[in-house]
Amino acid sequence: MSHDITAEHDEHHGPHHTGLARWVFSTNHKEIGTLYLVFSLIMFLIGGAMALVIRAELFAPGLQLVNPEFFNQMTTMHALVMIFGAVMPAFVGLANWMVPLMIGAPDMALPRMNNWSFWIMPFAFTLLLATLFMPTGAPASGWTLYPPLSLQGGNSLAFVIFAIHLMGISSIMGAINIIATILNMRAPGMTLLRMPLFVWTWLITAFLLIAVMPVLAGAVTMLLTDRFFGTSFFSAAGGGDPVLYQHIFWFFGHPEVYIMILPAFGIVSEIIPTFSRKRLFGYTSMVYATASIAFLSFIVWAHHMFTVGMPLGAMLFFMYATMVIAVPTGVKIFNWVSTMWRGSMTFETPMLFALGFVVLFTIGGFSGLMLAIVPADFQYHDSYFVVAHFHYVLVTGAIFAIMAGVYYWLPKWTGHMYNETLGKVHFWWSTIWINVLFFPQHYLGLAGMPRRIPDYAVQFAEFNMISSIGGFMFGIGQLLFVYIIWKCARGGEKATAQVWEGARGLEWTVPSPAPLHTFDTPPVVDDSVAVHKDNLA
Ligand code: HEM
Ligand SMILES: [Cu+2]
Repeated sequence: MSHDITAEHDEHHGPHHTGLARWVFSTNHKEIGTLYLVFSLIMFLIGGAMALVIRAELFAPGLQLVNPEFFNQMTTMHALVMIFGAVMPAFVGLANWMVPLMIGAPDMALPRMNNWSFWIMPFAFTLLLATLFMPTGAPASGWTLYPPLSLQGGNSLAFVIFAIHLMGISSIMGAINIIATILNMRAPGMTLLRMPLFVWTWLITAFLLIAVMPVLAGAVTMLLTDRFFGTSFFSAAGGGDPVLYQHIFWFFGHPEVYIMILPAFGIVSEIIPTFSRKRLFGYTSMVYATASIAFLSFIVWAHHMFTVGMPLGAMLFFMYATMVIAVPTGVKIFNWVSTMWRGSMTFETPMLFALGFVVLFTIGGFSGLMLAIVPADFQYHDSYFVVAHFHYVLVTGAIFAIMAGVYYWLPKWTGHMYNETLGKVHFWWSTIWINVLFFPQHYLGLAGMPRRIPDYAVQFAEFNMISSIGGFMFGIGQLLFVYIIWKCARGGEKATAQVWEGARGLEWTVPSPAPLHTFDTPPVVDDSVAVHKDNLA
């Protein structure tokens, strides 16, 4: 009998490919998750190399290494690669791996679409990166592609726009898949309010993606027709308005920053309870806080463009709406700290990165509040203060959380423990140098150094040199990260199913490495595996 089931089961999954074909045709959530994660790591290294070109030029005042045109291409490409190539695919990879395991589902709801969502990405990034080798070079107007500047460059703009369309299609399909999986594939007993927070934050993120990726697609399509088909949506000479672009772009752009941080909140909410050996404090309030942040993210976009001029009432609205986000965010920080309170904490690498996240993301949050103050923003706008702010939230926020998640789940993926000593070295090295890299930039900005410039006045020399040293040291440290992952994939101490003493949840009930097919028979979900105690008797 059991034999029959297996035979039928094999047939159900189609022919088994080996070698490269296994990856090209895979519909398995774990394999696709791995593809996303490897892709993201490669993009992180490419985007990082571009950042180091920028930091090398800025090491000293004057123009030394690259011409200003290429410098601007680097800032543009660095950001596009990091946002769409490194951070977003890393979160989608983690979702692919972990969401089915966390809710007790055998796979994603739409496995073939899942394959397609991933395989669009290499094409999109080939298009994007190919622009660097075109006669007019890559677009150089910044990742925001503001007109009129973005319309004054070469034809490569068309390639970037098509690449953005492809990334959007991939993200939307990924988001539909995640929503369908979470709403339809939960094991019996896995009620919505029993779901781990990583699942919750991703569910909400997926709705944000579906809501705003089409808005970005619309904005860049209008750029495309303005540039190549004679429309004038954004051209004042033709009756259009360049400020319209900024409104549409940031209607996408602000929710986008939450797309890059909500799953990070989810990861940290998994890790802190495990290494505090307590259940998460304030689970329900975490869910509501996440939903409120997502809602508020739609009504704050104009804080990116106070200086274009808008009615006083509008400025006040966007200022206060932005500040209100501090409330649900504060709830989260409070809950993480309360989870740790009187816990038996240990500080393995995932916990270190999660704690680094809590402290350093909060610095980025505070500088964000400073930027939200309208009169202050008139001074800070487009200065290095902004660069410092968003790198605290994106690097020590999003990237640190991704790294925390990778260390946390690596034993589940590979079946081996990574080298804990090297992991801790990676954490401390990264934490020290990332602050050397980005903290001085706050002062540079407050002292008046503009962003997106290849040269600067001599009074900014020292802090720029310090910042560049921090950048190079941080960059070197990431090679250690690659080495640790590589070593762990190849071998090491055998991991148990539970891996971490305090870990709770379905993903820790399956063996390590997680077999290709899990939960073919739905697991029994009761309060013993619940990751929180809000709804327990
Ligand atoms: C990990 C090390 C990183 C370093 C050393 C670095 C460095 C830089 C530098 C030097 C700039 C140019 C600033 C300017 O001239 O205005 C920049 C811009 C930027 N970076 Fe990074 N960055 C890093 C990571 C990231 C990550 C992970 C993200 C996003 C997820 C990111 C997003 C951006 C954005 C959006 C810009 C603005 C580009 C523009 O002005 O259009 N960076 N970064
Ligand atoms: Cu914003």
